[in-house]
Amino acid sequence: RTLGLITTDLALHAPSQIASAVKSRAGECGASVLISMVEHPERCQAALQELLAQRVEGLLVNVPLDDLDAEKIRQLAAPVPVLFFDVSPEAKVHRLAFDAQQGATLGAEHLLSLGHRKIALLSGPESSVSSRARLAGWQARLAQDNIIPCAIAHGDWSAASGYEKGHQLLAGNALPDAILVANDQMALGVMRACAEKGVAVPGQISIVGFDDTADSAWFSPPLTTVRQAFREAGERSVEWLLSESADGLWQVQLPVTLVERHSSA
Ligand code: IPT
Repeated sequence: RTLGLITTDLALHAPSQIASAVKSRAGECGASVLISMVEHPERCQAALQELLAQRVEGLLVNVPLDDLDAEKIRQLAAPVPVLFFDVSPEAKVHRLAFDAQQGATLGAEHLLSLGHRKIALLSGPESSVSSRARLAGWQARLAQDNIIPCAIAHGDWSAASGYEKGHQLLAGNALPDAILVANDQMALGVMRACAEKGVAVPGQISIVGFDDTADSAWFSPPLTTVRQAFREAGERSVEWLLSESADGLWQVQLPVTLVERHSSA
């Protein structure tokens, strides 16, 4: 049996770890996976046609898509089932996604419980559904304690963008107490910026990431972050596709957990 995976940039850690889990679980089930990587969401339809031409029996899509774009892909693929990882809860498609609001709340509450009040946010790209959901979740939780973030910046998920935006957030007269970062790769760049400025983490600034990719325990200091269990998500997605029965929408919200390491205090 053959499945297809349409994925966003595999140079990023999270999508590559999902792809890895998909490949290995499919292999255990005797299925093969054709992978198509798209640089821009607009390329999704073309990737879909290529994979359908190769007779895939089910499709996974890990590309940030707005609701209507995801629904369009689902229609074009029918009767081949499609499971999406990165769409909003409102999209009328099969969906296996992490709870972004819970993740954002956990990160913000962790910093609040440590007594931090001057909190800066480093969000992901505005084009990403999950990035927008994390930012909204942070803001909502901070607002409950009457806190307005002292600064908001947007990166592109890469460590390089975290480094650049990190330097911007550290440039003012007064340092933030803490920075909530929308993924671990950007947090890596922020920590590098802190090191260059001689700002101690966690002594002067606490940093919380999002993802818990495999490298995050090896950052210096080891990163406090919100864990998204990518391996489990990849495995479950394959299991569902290989046993898919067509009635109703399958929509699963996966819980996330806070992993406390040493970048926050
Ligand atoms: C999301 C990651 O959290 C982020 O680090 C980045 O890699 C992004 O993917 C790329 O699209 S996880 C996704 C399943 C919402």
